[in-house]
Amino acid sequence: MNIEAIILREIRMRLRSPFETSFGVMQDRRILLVEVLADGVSGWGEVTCTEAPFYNSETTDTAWHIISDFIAPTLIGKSLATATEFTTIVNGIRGHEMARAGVENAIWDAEAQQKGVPLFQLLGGTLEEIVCGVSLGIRDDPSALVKKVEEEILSGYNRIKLKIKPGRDLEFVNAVRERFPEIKLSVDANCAYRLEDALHLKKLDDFSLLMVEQPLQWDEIHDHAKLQAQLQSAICLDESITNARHAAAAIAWRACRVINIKLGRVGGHTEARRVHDICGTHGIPVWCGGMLESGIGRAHNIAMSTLPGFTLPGDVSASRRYWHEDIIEPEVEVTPSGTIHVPQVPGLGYKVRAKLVDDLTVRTNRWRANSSVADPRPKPLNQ
Ligand code: OSB
Ligand code: MG
Repeated sequence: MNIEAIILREIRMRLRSPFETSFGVMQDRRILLVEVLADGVSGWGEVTCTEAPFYNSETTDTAWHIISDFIAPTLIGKSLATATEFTTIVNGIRGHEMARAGVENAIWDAEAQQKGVPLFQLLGGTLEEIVCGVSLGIRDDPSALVKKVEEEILSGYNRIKLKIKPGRDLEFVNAVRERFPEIKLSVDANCAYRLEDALHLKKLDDFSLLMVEQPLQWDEIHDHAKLQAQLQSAICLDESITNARHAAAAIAWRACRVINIKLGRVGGHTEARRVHDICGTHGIPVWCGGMLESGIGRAHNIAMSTLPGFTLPGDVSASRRYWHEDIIEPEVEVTPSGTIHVPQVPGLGYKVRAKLVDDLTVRTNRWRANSSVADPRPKPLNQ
């Protein structure tokens, strides 16, 4: 694959309703899209970071900087045998997993198109239908939350995840559990508690939860091990796992019993597959997390979710839950039994709506092989 051109775009999209987590409220999304032209095909990837550095350390602007000033100038004009080779090109970059993933995943899409196979097959996926859950933001009162859960269950979703934070936890989980004694239910704290809260968190054991996601700080795998030893509920790690080494460490320390894989958080499909494989070796089930993606990131999530270790319902749900209009066609739809049929056509499996993307774009950077770059800033040292 000859990397002939790279186009980086920032688009603005407004979520249908605000999404509140323990770290803040999101509604107006600033999403970066990466388009890579290689041997005549155009592959697409999405950078899944948030606008502010509260989920992880990346932001829309740091990703723009890293891609524009480091990744694109290094990648342009290179020839790759496979998308996995991209990881060696960006090996020297520390952190910035989501910036790297946006570019790597675009190359995976291009490779799948060139080979004429669906991306999920190129990744080694086998499932033709994936099982969907939903992640519900924090609400002001328990009855509003119960009403929302009711709606999602009626739509067919197979697992409900409730965002929690101190002061918005036990009462809310209790209300949902009382109304729905049988559903698969989990909670996600996005790092809002400390090990000193262990006695409080132990009360979650009363609600037969599928898992408690990322209760403690993102850089505290060891504290999670101490907490897991005191909890009956399974801990699932999200923010703490940014690569396969962390997954291996967390498993060895018994810091969790489940891992949520997010393509952006671990740096792209290649590393996501490594995390999946390590978890499989140790009998740790995985599922696909979400970052309120546009259709492009969502399509990549669907492809990844077809790997055999994805045995728990993920946070990948229908386009219409997020957007009035998605940037792919067809939009991602969920069946009445809460599943997504994996598209069987080459590449991502969904068409990018170029005109709509153009209309939503607020800035663009382009690189072309053998020509001057659009961005006049000097190349960084060592390249
Ligand atoms: O922790 O899973 C998370 C959204 C933004 C940041 C972090 C998280 C989330 C979600 C949303 O839970 C999942 C979705 O895309 O629906
Ligand atoms: Mg999470």
